[in-house]
Amino acid sequence: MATNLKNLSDYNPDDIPSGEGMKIGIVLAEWNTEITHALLEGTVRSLTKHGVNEADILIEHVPGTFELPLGAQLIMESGDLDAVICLGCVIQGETRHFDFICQGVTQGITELNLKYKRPFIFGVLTTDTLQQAKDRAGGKHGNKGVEAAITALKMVDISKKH
Ligand code: DLZ
Repeated sequence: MATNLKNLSDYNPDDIPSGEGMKIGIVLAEWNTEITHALLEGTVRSLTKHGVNEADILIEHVPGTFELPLGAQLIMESGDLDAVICLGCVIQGETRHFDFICQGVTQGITELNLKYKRPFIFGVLTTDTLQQAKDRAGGKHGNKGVEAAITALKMVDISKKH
């Protein structure tokens, strides 16, 4: 897997724009909660570390990863958010569900970026096993929630320049 080569929590703090004044939404899937709550912790910790006020972080829960795009659209429309971070975890099972959910959420989040011209961040783990997900939710490969937060800060900064 590509993330074997990169720790998801590694970045240069000097390159990160300040999040002061930014309003960020987070949508969190309830499936595999042990993982998604660890992603949430990494996301919120990184946003606040870089200046986002906790009161400016809006969190919404949805049943599963498939529901992330609609949840993200709803919170974008209910508040004037600079970005929405989508957090989920899909673990390969023995059914085709994995492929359908991954395809649906990827397409859905892509469309939201283009429709709203604001960043909707793909903080979704798609792994073969629970252990691989744990490794990427605060384990040996870092935390995808951190990566998602840093991506949001960078993309909001870019979108404000154009
Ligand atoms: C149905 C399903 C399955 C099999 N696996 C996962 C998963 O690994 N991770 C996840 O976030 N959600 C899963 N779901 C639920 C779907 O995302 C969705 O909530 C249901 O299909 C209802 O639309």
